[in-house]
Amino acid sequence: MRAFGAAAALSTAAIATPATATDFDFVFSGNSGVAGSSGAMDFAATSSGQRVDVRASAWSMKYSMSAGGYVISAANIGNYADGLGVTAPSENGGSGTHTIDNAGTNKYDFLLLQFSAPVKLTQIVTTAFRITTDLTSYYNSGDSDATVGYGTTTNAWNNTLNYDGKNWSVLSSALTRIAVYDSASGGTVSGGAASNMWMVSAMLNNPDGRIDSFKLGGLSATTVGGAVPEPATWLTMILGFGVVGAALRRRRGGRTIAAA
Ligand SMILES: [Ca+2]
Ligand SMILES: [Ca+2]
Ligand SMILES: [Ca+2]
Repeated sequence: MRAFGAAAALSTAAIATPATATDFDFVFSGNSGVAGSSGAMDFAATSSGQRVDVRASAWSMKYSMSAGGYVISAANIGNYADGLGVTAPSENGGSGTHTIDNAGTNKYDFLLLQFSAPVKLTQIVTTAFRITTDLTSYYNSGDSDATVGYGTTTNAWNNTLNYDGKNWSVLSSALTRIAVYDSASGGTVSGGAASNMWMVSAMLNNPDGRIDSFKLGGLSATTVGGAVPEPATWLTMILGFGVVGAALRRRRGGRTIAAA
């Protein structure tokens, strides 16, 4: 009997196969007004008879002297011809500011994506949208680097997260960071694990110094993901913020930030 049991166990193990990955390509639709609609938009994708919903919410964070760190504000989201864009409270939505961008001193726009099931992002499309057509301007970079993070939230996918007014550290502690460079990866998201919350931001720390400004033009995910997070930490990034801020100020002619 023991031998039979062992054989049965082996047989079961041989039959067992990993869960089949189901791939989802999300199609965006909705408001395309210049300043976007408030807060969040819902989208869905269906594949192999399964449906995954996602809520995309818009945010922006900016360095605050008084808070001694980056503070997150709710922002407007819009769906445009090139994809989803973010208009921060400090932006008017015109002149290309309705993009997911890191233009402006120590300011970063981002989307949070809440999924109805744990998914791993496999591909994002960051469609560059220039903030100005002036070829001599620092804001005409045509760059579209993004930083991606993932984590788990206990919030339901259709219950918008509440990070308005919160310190960046509150969100960053819930996320593991992976970096995506447009030129290096073509938007393929490498790393990460199946998770129900993802962040797509204009490149944090922006090491190449070229402003990133883009629409999220596409989003693909799979229900099966690798589970090996990269060792990158937000702490490294946060330390880098000050360095880049200083570099940007130098590039703009030595302006310094007035203490607010
Ligand atoms: Ca923006
Ligand atoms: Ca770049
Ligand atoms: Ca860049």
